[in-house]
Formats: sequence, C-alpha cells, structure tokens
Amino acid sequence: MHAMRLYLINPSNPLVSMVKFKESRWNRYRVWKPLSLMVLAGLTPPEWKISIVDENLGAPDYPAMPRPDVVGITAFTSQANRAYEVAAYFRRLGVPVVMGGIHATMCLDEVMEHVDSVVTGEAEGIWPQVLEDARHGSLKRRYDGGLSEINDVPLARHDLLATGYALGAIQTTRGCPLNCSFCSVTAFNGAQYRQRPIPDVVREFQLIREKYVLVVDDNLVGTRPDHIARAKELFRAMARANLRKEWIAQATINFADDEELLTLAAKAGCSGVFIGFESPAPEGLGEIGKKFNLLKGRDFRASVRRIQRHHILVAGSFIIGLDIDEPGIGKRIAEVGRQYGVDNLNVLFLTPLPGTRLWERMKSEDRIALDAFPEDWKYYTLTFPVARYKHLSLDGIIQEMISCNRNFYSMPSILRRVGSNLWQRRKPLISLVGNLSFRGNFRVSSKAYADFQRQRGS
Ligand code: B12
Ligand code: SF4
Repeated sequence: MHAMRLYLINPSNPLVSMVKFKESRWNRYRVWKPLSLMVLAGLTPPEWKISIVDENLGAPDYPAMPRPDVVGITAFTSQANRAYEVAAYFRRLGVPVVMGGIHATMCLDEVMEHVDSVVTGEAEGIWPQVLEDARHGSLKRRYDGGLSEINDVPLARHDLLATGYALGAIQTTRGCPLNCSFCSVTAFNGAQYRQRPIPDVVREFQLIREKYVLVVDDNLVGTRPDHIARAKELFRAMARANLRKEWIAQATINFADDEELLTLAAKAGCSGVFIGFESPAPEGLGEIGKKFNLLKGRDFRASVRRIQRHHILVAGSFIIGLDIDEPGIGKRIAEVGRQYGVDNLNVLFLTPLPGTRLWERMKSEDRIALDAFPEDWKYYTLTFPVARYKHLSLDGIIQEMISCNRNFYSMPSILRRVGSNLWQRRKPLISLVGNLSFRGNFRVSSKAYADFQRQRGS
C-alpha cells in the first residue's frame, strides 16, 4: 500500500497573517495555531503522510509542493473566500477536497458548491471513515460527525507545525450551556459541558513546545459546582506535573468567586484570563442573552481585583452595536473597562454569524448590511460593522470603536495600568506587551476601517 499524502490547510485570514507583519510587528501575536488541524492529524491513521499548511505564516508555493492525494480545509466564516480559492486550485489538479469546521457546518449548501465533500460537526467520530473512503475513491458528498464522545478527542499533533508561533494551543472542554445570541458555540458544540480526561490534558500539555499556551476552551472553569470541582482537579494535576508553562484562558466571571480555584489556577501556570463582560448596561446583557453576568449583587470591579490578586491578568471583552447602544457608547465602554480595572480591553462589533440566533433575528429584520456572499464573508471578523445597527450608522459605529480604543489605549492610560501592575508585582512586562500589542493592532485596524469605508463608498 503506497503512503497517501494529506494536506491539512488553514486558509489565510484577510486581516490576520504574518504577511501583514510589515504593517505591525504586533501581528505576530495575532497568528494562532489552527488546533482543529492538529486534532485532525491526531485522528489520522499512520499510513497517511500529513502536512499542516497554515497560510497565515506566509503564502505557500503550492505548485512547488508534491501533489497530495487528499486536501482537508478548515475555515471560520471569515476565511471562507480564501478556502474556496484553495479548493478550486486543488480541484483543478483533480485532487479531492474535503472541508469541515464551523463555516462548513453553518453554511453547508454554500460550501457544497465549492468542495467535493463536506464534514459537518465535530470530526472525531467520522474522520477515519472519510479518509478510508477517499483512499478507495468513494468519498461521499457529505458526512456528519455530530457531537463527539469527549474521550475520543485524541492528543493533537503538536509536532507537525512550524515553531515561530507566540503561543501553543490546547483544548480541555467542549460545549457551553449559556447560549448567548451572538455566539455559535452552543449550536456547534452543544449545551452540555464536556470535559476531557485530566491525564490526557496533562499529557498533551507536555507535548507542547511553546512556553506560553492558549487554552481554547470557551469557559475553562464552567458554571456549575461540579464543573468548578473538575477545574480544580485539573489545576492540581497540572501543578503536580510541573509543566513549566504559562497559559491564558477564557472564563466566565464566576472564576473570581472561589479563592481556592484562583490559587490552584495560579499554581498551575495561569497568567491571564479573557472575560466577556459584553455590555456595560444590564439591559444590554438581557438583549444578547448573557443573563449569567446579571447575577444579583455582582461587583465587577471587586471580582476583577480578586483575580488580579493572584497575579492573573484580566482582559475584558465588550461588544459594540447592541440595539440599546447609542452615540457615546465607545467612550462609555472605555470608562467602564477602566472602572472594572481590566488590564486589556477587547471590543468587537456585534456581528450576526451564520447559525446563531442573532443571525436569524437580523435576517428576518433585513438588517444584514453586508450580504454579498461569499465575498462579504471576509468582513465577518467581528472587527467590521456588517449589520444595520439601531442607533448607529456604519460610519458612526466605526467612530465609536475608534474613540473607545483611543481612550483606553492612550499612552498615559497604558503607562498608568502598567505602573499599577509593576507596583502590585503583577506581570508588568506581559501587561505592557499586551497593551502595546492591542495599541499596535488598533493602528492596523484604523487603516482597515479607512479602506472599508472607501470601498463601501461612505
Ligand atoms: C481558540 C479560538 C480562537 C483563537 C484561535 C483561532 C485559531 N486560528 O485557531 C483566536 C482568539 C485567535 C480566535 C480568533 C477569532 N475567532 Co475564534 N474561536 C476560538 C474557539 C474558542 C476555539 C477554536 C478551537 O480551537 N477549537 C478546538 C478545535 C479542536 O475545534 P474546531 O476548531 O471546532 O475543530 C473541530 C471541528 O470543527 C472539525 N473541523 C474543523 N476543521 C475541520 C476541517 C476538516 C477537513 C474536517 C473534516 C473537520 C474539521 O473537527 C475538529 C475536531 O472535532 C472557537 C469556539 C469554539 N468552541 O470552537 C472560536 C470561534 C471559532 N471563533 C470565532 C470567531 C468569529 C473568531 C474571529 C473571526 C473573531 C474574533 N475576533 O474572535 C477571530 C479570527 C481570527 C483568525 N485567526 O482566524 C467564531 C467563529 C464563528 C464563525 N462562523 O466563523 C467561534 C466559533 C466563536 C463564536 N463567537 O462563535 N478564535
Ligand atoms: S459567548 Fe461564551 S458564554 Fe456565551 S454562549 Fe458563547 S461560549 Fe458560551
């Protein structure tokens, strides 16, 4: 049996790539490992010779590369256009192309037009079958992996990607019960919070070469007491294994409510968390279905401080463009970010992503402004306004975003924050790099907004 050659490709993202390194050296921090492809490689039988191609590291010279037997492509919605170009190239050569991931699942009919075979859902239960069919020349047009058995998630192939990324990546849980209206996670990974076996996670951490790691879980600690208990077990096991890694993760604000959890997280190497505050107004949280943040008596500033006391940095995420948002919202978010005391602020435009409740609602209200698909998918990065917002025009909302970032990332503000980190001995260097990186990226974004406005003729 001759070895079969498989390319697993992460199409370049229009806004995020090393090619744009010239525009801002902070771009390095925007290029992340495509973990999906490393997991697929982990599921692939040994008779396949696998290459993972991450176009974000630089444009590959496909004609100079050996012809593969099969190509697998992953894509977020924003990468769909480039995914179709890559698919067309390999199909012209007669190489069968399979596409999977979030966009393929949410926009099945569109994707079917561009590739030979589509895999919807999680891949663990189905990928070996897809490859077997490909080997026999009998690929089906469509496969559905549904939700995987969490114990079947293999160790990702961390050895297959080039070094040079700022962070390694690992996943320890899947699924989220909160089902916020703008997010595709509950629709894609289900409402049940599924946890990988702790020994697998520890073993996989040991395979990661990078010192700094992104834990990609949507919520590393979960929301229920049994979730928290598991997180504590995981952190204990990580500390025992003496991994010598520093990691960042996403969590809900209840992370702050348990001192033991925070102590264990810090011991296990946690150096920062992303927390979705989403809106400074309770009505905003109601609007997007993030009622979890509305729990009575929550003092966000005190919660943030409790986390920071464990030398863990807090990045706060907000959304701009809710129906309740009026002119002035940008400055308001910057003020609230400062008031909560977050170390970094990450603000994104409300974006109807296919497959979400927000998409259904905006579509039915004819509020999707950028809808020349697939071309317009490139703007679905959450860094462009793509909808008709209630009280803000396209130009107006961009101005709000600019005023928010100008305000929060002014040099005096950065120096004040980093100064206080220095004073509290709370990772001042990482905080400085984080703040400068956000500031640098903001400059790239401002240029992108100008191009966007020019192209839209506004
Ligand atoms: C980590 C993460 C990031 C990281 C790293 C991104 C990266 N390059 O890996 C960062 C923070 C950089 C990021 C950025 C963005 N992200 Co993001 N991110 C995630 C997150 C939390 C986890 C992704 C992950 O690694 N999962 C683990 C792997 C193993 O799972 P998986 O990717 O789903 O892969 C499985 C299946 O999908 C399938 N599969 C995937 N690809 C393929 C291919 C083939 C051939 C086959 C057969 C199967 C298959 O098999 C895999 C194993 O089961 C998801 C939410 C989520 N839970 O998925 C959001 C998510 C993917 N992100 C999202 C978005 C919108 C973005 C951004 C566009 C906007 C933003 N600012 O957040 C940017 C784009 C940046 C970029 N580089 O492209 C959306 C995507 C929705 C959509 N329709 O596109 C998600 C779903 C969250 C949400 N809000 O709904 N993200
Ligand atoms: S935004 Fe976060 S909390 Fe809300 S559904 Fe998505 S993953 Fe869950």
